[in-house]
Amino acid sequence: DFVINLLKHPVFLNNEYTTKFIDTTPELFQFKKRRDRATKILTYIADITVNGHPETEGRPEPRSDLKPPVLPTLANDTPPAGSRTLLDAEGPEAVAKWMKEQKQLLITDTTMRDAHQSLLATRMRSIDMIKIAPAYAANLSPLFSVECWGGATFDVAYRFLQECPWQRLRDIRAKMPNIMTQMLLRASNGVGYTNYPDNVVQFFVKQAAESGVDVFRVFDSLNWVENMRVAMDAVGESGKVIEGTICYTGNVLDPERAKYDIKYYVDMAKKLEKAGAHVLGLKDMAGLLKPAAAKVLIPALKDAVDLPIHFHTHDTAGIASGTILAASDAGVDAVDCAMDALSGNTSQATLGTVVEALQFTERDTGLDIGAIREISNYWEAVRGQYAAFESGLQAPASEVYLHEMPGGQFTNLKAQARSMGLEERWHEVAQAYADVNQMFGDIVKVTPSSKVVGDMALMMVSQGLTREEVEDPKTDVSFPDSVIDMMKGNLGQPPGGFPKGIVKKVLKGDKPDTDRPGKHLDPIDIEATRAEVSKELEGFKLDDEDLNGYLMYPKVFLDYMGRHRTYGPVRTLPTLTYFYGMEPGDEIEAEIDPGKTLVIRMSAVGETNEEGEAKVFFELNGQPRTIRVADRS
Ligand code: BTN
Ligand code: 3PY
Ligand code: ZN
Repeated sequence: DFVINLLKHPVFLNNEYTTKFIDTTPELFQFKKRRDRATKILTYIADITVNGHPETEGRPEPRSDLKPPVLPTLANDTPPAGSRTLLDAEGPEAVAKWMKEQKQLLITDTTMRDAHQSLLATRMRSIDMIKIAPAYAANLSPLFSVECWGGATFDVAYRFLQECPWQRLRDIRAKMPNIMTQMLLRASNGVGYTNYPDNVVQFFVKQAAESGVDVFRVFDSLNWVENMRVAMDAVGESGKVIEGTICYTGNVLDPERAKYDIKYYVDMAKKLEKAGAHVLGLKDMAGLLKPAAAKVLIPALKDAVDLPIHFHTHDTAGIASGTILAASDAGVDAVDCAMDALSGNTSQATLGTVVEALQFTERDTGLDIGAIREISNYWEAVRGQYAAFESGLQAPASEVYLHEMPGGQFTNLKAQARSMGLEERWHEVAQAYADVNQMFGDIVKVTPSSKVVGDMALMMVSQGLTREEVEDPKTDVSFPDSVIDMMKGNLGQPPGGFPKGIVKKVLKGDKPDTDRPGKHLDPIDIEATRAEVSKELEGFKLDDEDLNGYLMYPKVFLDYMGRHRTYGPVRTLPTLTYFYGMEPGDEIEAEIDPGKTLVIRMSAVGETNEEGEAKVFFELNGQPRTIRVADRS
């Protein structure tokens, strides 16, 4: 029973969550033929040129006067020592000690992870990050860390960007050797939406550490410390920084939300310290912590534990930098900001603004504002290429205090609502989201629990169900699978458990499991799985990174591998080419191996013949090449 056929493992077949905007058309990717990599890439460009990319179809296009991103000049040839230098030389405890002794406010740049997850549906491609990484290393070496991995970026890379997330990590790490990289890890839910067996979580953390992650922000979607230990221990084992994290919800100043009061957070902080955290993370995923609350909460946490505190928030209500300044006054050690061009709204506070606000004060960040502006200008031009994934959100909104949606979920749920024809009824969805939260007992809402609340809210609005009707034992309700799964206990337990009435109704009287979910999941036989998947892939040798990709997302990974066989290393294409193909006369370069660059020029697209095939004419490194693709446009 130890050997499990993973392809059929129910844990992995369930809950394959998608963050997609628009349905992809898998037929697009289904022709098989072995070809060299250059031909594969030309085939991809030809196909997108003739048929368009399914994800950008019908979406706003980049401006026609868009300028290419400009890379800043590097201030030095060898990157100055930074946080990573310290971690490597002296270990995570030394990093924690240094954080506490600093006067300056330490800053994490989230542009490469949370900012684009929260503004651009996680669609930023690796090439745009890797190019700017040397400028971070050279010009912004006093940064505390660069958050560039984990959260939703892992599956979106495979699923929608046709790239290997591990390669992204290795490449960023290589180009930015002096600053700590940081990832967001959903504890036992890994970078997925369901609880994984303990040995899968351990295998994943070990690989992430080896491939380049330095700081692991570990959180549980119900704030259940019991369910965080396996992941935290694995980080400790690998010698990296354990940022044991509290998710903030409710309002510590509101006596009506007594469940999440100061004592609740202080108790959790103490548990995380005992569980081995080097740093205490305070993750305000929805942006609910107000300045006045920060002034109370931060000192209470500082008093309770001897750990440095790293504060994360979102600017959804427009007040994030105000809260950061209040937290800074209250003694917080590090905070998260996003580069100006990818900040604000559902993203993080504006990095340059926080740096400016603290200049000539005790907590001056020491970051070079000119360097920040240059890097932000680069991101501004990059962002312009992702117009198709902008949410259209025009302004900050205090409505977040009503619904409490995480910034990383907000634009996604809105897109999901749009695809269900509910966009006009968004404010009802927001109200339903708040009602579902109360119905579930006022829980922490962050991936994956936030997805469960979102599923339920959309279902109620689309079916016209009120909370009273859902709770009424006499009304028949067919609950979303994710709700059934959570009520069974498969995401763990919130403080005080889920309300008995709703559990009874959802499970139709079945008993929920209140143990830690991982306790009952059999370990996966890693080597047997490797052999099985390798067979599935006609002998392809999976390394540990690939295997970890498979273990998190079996189907997504196999689909990715299938498309990789057809289209090759498309991650090396410029972003506009990747999403829009080429115009006759365009010339691009793609570095498919270090030092091996393809120069690709597209000369013309021929008429579509009677078999429905179009010919696309290229020059590849000066040699003419013709590619034929099915015209489905
Ligand atoms: C290339 O440039 O050809 C490499 C593309 C990266 C993906 C392939 S597919 C699975 C395997 N895992 C990796 O990290 N790289 C390869
Ligand atoms: C994620 O888990 O992806 C999040 O961003 C949660 O805030
Ligand atoms: Zn966030």
